Amino acid sequence: MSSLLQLTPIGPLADALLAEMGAVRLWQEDAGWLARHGADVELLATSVRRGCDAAMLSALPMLRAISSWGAGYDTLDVAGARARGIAVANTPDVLDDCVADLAWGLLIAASRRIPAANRYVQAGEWRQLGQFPITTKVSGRRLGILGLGRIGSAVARRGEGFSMDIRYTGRSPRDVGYVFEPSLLALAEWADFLVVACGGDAETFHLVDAAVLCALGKSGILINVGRGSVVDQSALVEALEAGELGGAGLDVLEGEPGAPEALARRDNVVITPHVGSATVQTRQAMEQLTVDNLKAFLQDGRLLTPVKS
Ligand code: 8YV
Repeated sequence: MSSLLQLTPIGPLADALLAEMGAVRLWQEDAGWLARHGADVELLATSVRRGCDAAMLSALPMLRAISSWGAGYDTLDVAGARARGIAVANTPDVLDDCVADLAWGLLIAASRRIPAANRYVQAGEWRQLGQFPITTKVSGRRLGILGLGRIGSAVARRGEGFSMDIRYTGRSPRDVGYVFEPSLLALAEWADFLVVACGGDAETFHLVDAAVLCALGKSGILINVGRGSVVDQSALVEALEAGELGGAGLDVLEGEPGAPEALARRDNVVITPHVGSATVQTRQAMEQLTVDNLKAFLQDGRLLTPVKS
């Protein structure tokens, strides 16, 4: 059996299965373990939270494969691994539905102000003040998607059920029935709702900037289930404070964990603490896939879901 190192706790299922495979748990070893045994490690289990950077790669000179829990791989040195012929897997597909469900939850919550309406009832204001202010319609309106990958496509499919007019932007047009809009700015100008569903890297950093937010406009709503780094958060705060943007629903933030007061206290902003994939069913599937990738690699040298980029 190849020597398997686990960098971080992943979840009860994965942790138990990796233990059965004989994984060494780095967080339970002493500080010198890596220097003493790094050269024996051939397989690595990690997560998008813990990542695997260039320093870790150099501590593991015989590494052949990395299996990482999570669809994102922004915390993994994928280029460095590839340069050494190390195979890298993530856990895509199995979380698409849950992340898309949450994107729609945020979209409806921000548009119909569900959290603020709930607070209104909890504070007894319904009885004292009467009707809650009217809000903005969702169904039949314009949905723009930044990044029509697996999650973006799942968001779009749900949009069809809400009779939305759907357009998207990204690196290139896809063979789908939605209109491709090459310019994000033009997409934002057109859209009532802009859903960010792309990953976070140098190419997507601050793609949603002040100009895009302003184009989305006073009644526009921004949803982000991709990565916090895609949205210029200071520009978002400024746009909301100036009344230039209608609202936002965010599952990911710059500098997370935690949200700045300027966003957290606003009635037209709904924030969830990065829980897109956080359901029992999806997290189990992600954990299982993390382990299955390693088993497949051990069996025939191929990962089930290699990172595609
Ligand atoms: C996790 C994610 O919820 O898979 C990813 O890339 O962002 C999510 O599934 C997240 O990593 C929680 O910290």
